[in-house]
Amino acid sequence: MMNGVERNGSATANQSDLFGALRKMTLIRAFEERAIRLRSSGDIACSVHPCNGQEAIAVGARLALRDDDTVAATYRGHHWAIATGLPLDALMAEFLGRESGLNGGRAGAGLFLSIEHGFLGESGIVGATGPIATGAALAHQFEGRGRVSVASFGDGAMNQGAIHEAMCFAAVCDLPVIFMCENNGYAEFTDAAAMVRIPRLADRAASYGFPGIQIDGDDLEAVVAAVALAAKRARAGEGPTLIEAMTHRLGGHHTFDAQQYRPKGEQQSWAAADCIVRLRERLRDGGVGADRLSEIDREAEAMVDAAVGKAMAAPLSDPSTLLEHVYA
Ligand SMILES: Cc1ncc(C[n+]2csc(CCOP(=O)(O)OP(=O)(O)O)c2C)c(N)n1
Ligand SMILES: [Mg+2]
Repeated sequence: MMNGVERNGSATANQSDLFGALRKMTLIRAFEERAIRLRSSGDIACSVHPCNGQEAIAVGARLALRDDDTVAATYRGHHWAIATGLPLDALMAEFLGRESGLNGGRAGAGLFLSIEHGFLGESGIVGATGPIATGAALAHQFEGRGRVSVASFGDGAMNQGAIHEAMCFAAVCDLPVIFMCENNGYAEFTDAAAMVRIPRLADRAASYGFPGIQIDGDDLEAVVAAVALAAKRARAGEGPTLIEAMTHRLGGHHTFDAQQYRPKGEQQSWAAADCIVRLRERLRDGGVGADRLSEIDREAEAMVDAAVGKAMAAPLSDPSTLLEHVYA
């Protein structure tokens, strides 16, 4: 998957890694923008919480991780799913409620999983990924194969008891877990600054006894460097790391969020901070031609077109099978 990044700690991505990362990030953006449209048109019946703006976090992390490392993500975890390599066709079919969906169309956009890919699932319970990923890290530690577990969650989740408990337990057991806090500045409709009195959530790691680092989560290379270091620590038996990746949620909390709580023009003022814009500039400065960059956009649109076409042609999930695979 990757050329320049040595997955056990070396922190630099080469030009080929960066090009591959831009392709993935562009594909995620194209997938999300299509999902937003299909939700507006009513073709997608479930709620959609887009990850637009946060793509570099998942793509950078996966560049620095091994393929057998696991991740637990939130309802906004589509970037982790695509970066992890879940099949795009089955993912789009899942969003569209088809039998051919990743989970037979039962999970929708916010709750799917694929254990065979090490994607331990999205969760709609804010903070739940902490204990889930910590449990996986305990299993990885028992196995002794050097696997690392990632918990992705938001800035709002940092104030949940479940995250606190997971961090306490992971610290004392030196578990191989990376706590990836994607700080997009909002918890639903509330400004993050209205909920905490400290400027850096990463500082909380000190109270658990493991390192915490705040990074620019829209800078793919900064993400690669931080995750490579955290993974190296985890594999060496040195325990967890908290990474607070500062990022921008380019849209609303979900697709029907009118966003009246947002300062006017905020999204426009963020245009230059967009992780995709920045990585494209980085590649252009490195000599990648405009034609190759446009090709990336065309390729992403074609893949999404194909995924939508296949999903639309497949039957909707049969309601009579609704209770299959339900455990209570
Ligand atoms: C335990 C729990 N409390 C409250 C909610 C309602 N809720 C859904 S998303 C959300 C905001 C979470 O914000 P953050 O952790 O920053 O994640 P983001 O949506 O920004 O990715 C809230 C409060 C929930 N789903 N679960
Ligand atoms: Mg948030």
